Amino acid sequence: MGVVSMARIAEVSEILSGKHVSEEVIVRGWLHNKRSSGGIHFLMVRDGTGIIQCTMKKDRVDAETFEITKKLTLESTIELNGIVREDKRAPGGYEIQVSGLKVIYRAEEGFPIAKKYHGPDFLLDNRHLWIRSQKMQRILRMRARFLRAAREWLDQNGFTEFHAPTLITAACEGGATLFSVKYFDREAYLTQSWQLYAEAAIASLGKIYTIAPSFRAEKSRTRRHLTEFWHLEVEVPWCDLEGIMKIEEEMLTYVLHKLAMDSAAARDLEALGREPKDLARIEPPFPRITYDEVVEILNGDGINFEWGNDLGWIEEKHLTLKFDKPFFVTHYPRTAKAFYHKPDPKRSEVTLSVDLLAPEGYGEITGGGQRIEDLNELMERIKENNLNPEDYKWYIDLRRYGTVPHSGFGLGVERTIAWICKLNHIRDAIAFPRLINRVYP
Ligand code: NSS
Repeated sequence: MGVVSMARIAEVSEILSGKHVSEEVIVRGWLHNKRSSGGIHFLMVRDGTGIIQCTMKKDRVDAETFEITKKLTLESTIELNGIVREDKRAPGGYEIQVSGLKVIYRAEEGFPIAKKYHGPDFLLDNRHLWIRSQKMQRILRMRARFLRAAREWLDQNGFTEFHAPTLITAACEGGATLFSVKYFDREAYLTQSWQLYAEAAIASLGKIYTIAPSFRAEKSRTRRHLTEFWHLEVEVPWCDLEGIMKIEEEMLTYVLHKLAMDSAAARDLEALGREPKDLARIEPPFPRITYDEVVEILNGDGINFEWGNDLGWIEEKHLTLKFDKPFFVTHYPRTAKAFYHKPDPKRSEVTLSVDLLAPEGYGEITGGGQRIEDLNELMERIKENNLNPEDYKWYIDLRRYGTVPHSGFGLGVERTIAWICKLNHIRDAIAFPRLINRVYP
């Protein structure tokens, strides 16, 4: 059962990209799947970079190795060696012809996730094991690539990463969805958004961004709400509503093209049911429509919608089916948006706000706009929203000492990944989803 020590440890992704054809390699990983037919074991081995078929012929290994492999349990960790061959019949086009195999740790019998249908609750209860599935691997890799590309664009365009606290004392997006935590002998909350601190930090660092978790005690059970989600947020001084839309569409286009052009990402997208060309053809400028136009469209289509309300799931879904690329909805009523949104100087019942909606029924993926920079206007909006100015003292201070026109946005990472990867439910865009009825595992 010797492993040839001359061979080098290779990653499955390298092998599947055609790097080691005809070479002897060592692969270390988990036994993802196994079937036997006559004198051959077909082993699917997963190493964290991919899954590769490894064929073990009876006459190519010693009898003991063949017998041990026959009884080997799924998810056992193994190290094997063999020659890489190109083979059109193998998934991914390459396989390893095994000449040696060593069991590192044999897994217990009865890995809970079998090759049969499991309901969503079972898979959520066993999420710690389900993330090994090929579907979850693909999504989690897409998520990492998405964030890498977004960070790349932001770094290349002069944005500085800035971090704000998670434990906070004043709501950014309304008190209804705040999670409270006991902070020694007083109450604190989990942050809903980095924004208010970002507005302080632009006077220190200029253009900034973060990628961090945000928390919302969402009581609604929907396909697009998590209670803990990852938030990519951007804040920019000397920037107006149009300016922030340009940043959003340029960043997103860069990321989508990057994903569509990368061959490994494109393979994952295709396997998830998304054509890379759907992403590659998206170019700025994205369509811009106003909230007023949305109300007209909805009512024209027989969906009764009253001016002044925020768009809900039904309205957004209807609207997004009319588009095949992301589009902006601007100028929401002040009654529908948080206190920091700047009222339009030309028409004060609406705000200089903008949401970006993903097409194909997905809906809102970013929210943002221009902020109030004037002290009196901010005080008025704080009162109008029945907030206590004492809670926002430091935030108000920013309008006293060097205030500046500024704008920003927050992108929901999971909502965006759900759209990019064509997922039915936001919970699959994150490894361990937090939902109204789930904080385990
Ligand atoms: O509430 S937002 O619309 N806007 C903000 O939080 C701003 N303070 C961001 C900013 O300007 N810096 O949320 C932004 C995005 C929204 O478009 C969604 O994509 C996502 O955050 N979001 C969520 N994703 C998943 N689950 C929940 N509950 C959720 N809430 C917002």
